[in-house]
Amino acid sequence: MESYKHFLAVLSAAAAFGIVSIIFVLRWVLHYREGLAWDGGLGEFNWHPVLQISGFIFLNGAAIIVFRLPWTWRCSKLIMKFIHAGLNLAAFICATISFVAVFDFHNAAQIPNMYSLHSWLGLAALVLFCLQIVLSVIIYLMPFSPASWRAAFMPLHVFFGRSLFGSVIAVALMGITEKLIFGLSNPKYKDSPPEAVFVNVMGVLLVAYGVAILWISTRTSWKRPNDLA
Ligand code: ASC
Repeated sequence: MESYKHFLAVLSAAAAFGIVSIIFVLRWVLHYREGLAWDGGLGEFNWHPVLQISGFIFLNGAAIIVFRLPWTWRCSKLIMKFIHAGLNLAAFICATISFVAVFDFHNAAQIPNMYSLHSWLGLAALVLFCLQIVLSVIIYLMPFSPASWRAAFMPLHVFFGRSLFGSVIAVALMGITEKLIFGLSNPKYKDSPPEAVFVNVMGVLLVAYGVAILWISTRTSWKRPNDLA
């Protein structure tokens, strides 16, 4: 009971950090920036932070903890696996569209692609996330895959899933910082205009979301009881 109250407190904090991050990124692009469009311009670029935060970060975080929600323990394990996979697939689709938006914008503005550390680690994360989805669907959702493979791969699945989630947040922080340095000119980033402070706060919220999700996902006492599978 005590543990359940703690779970609800951390879950509420995670949900609040995640949802407020999404509100912040929408306000960033709609209020401080050029809004959203799909025309090769800055409005198309702006889909990049929106889809990374609401998709790659928020949905992947939700997927990571979905097995831990006590009110789902009465659902069949297979349904929960489909929800976990579906949220991750939705995260992957958002991340892919978000990459297309950046490449389109760069190509239209004749800005080179893939020169920054942000782009290297971001593309690596997308490719590894795709590999994680493909391998996990084969191992955990295909009826022919033996229980011995499932058990052997589980520590890797969990470790790389958490690592990718944390890495994507770190890569987002780099992207946010780049954008503030490139995008703010009068006043500059170093002069702390309201947009810079607002977006820095969003970065802090993303870290808080990541920590809350990783806390929930590493408490063994909050695991789904296996006998209800
Ligand atoms: C699965 C599944 C699990 C794991 C376990 C191996 O497919 O539902 O709980 O693999 O059997 O660790």
